[in-house]
Amino acid sequence: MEDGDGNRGYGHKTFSRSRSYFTDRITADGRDGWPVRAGRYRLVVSRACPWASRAVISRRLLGLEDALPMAVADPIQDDRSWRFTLDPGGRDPVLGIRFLSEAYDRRETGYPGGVSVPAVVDVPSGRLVTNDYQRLTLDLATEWTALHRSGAPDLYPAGRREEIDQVMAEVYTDVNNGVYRAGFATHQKEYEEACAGVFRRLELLAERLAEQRYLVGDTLTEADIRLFTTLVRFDAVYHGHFKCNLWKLAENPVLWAYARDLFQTPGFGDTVDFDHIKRHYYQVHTGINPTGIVPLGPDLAGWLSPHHREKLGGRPFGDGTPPGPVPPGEQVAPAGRPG
Ligand SMILES: N[C@@H](CCC(=O)N[C@@H](CS)C(=O)NCC(=O)O)C(=O)O
Repeated sequence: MEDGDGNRGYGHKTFSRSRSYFTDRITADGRDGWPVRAGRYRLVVSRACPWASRAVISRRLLGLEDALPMAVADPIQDDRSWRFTLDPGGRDPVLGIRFLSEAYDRRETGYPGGVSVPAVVDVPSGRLVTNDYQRLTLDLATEWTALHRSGAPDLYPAGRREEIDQVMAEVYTDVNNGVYRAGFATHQKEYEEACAGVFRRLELLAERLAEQRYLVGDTLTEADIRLFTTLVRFDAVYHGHFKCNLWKLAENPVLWAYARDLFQTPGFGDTVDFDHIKRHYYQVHTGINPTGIVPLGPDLAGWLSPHHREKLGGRPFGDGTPPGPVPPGEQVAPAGRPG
């Protein structure tokens, strides 16, 4: 899907996000034909993408790195979309393909939609299984439990789902997707409404988080992952590139401390690649940044400064424990990290 400005997937006058097209689920009982199995599937992501980054974080927190190996696409798509140019020979070493679109094609020839990440590919057949980013992380939390590490947190606890769903719905509309509606608006009023909505919701979230360490209950949940992936991109790309500039994240004491707290929690910040994030947004969306210039800032050092949120209590991993170190080969390069 590409419009005349080279904005793949965003070629609408009024920005509207395309629905995920492949919504098969990988489940413990395999009812869609895709049973949970260690090593059978490959998670394809871009570290630039907020929706894919949810899955990267969940996978780390739950200790699914060995069970669900990951392919990282080049942050810059070309006219064939996501590609494996970071890998030797420009091919994913397991799937043997150069473009993610090849897995989409194997699933459905002539598929008319866009090629998006996150995507899960069935390794034996090379076919795409799902690109349903909303469902994917919930299934990692609830269907892949047999393969979780010991000490994995419950990211979608049964007794809290109603509240988590409610918070995530508001965060999705106003924040996760709100920044995109602001950024890709082609009419002043549309931009202003989206931008105002982003900050209205952020103010409410800051009130909520002033007295409690996490969004729901006193442990990390899926809701925190979904807010984090937007907050961590905020000052680097959404503030400038998407014109969400009423204030910077670093100017809001509560949200900035909350975001740093998560960043410094194993499984969050160690997945973030600011180099991929900045190059993707500023170089790919040529409709809103025609020169493709990538700004030098912001200074990332602040992400590592003390946040003092421990004083609010909370048990980040509930009865569980933090994940171990990032597996070899999955470390983010120094260019993408603070400090
Ligand atoms: N599947 C959804 C959500 C996932 C998504 O938007 N991923 C982006 C990257 S952040 C993507 O891969 N877009 C297709 C493209 O840019 O070619 C969609 O296509 O809107």
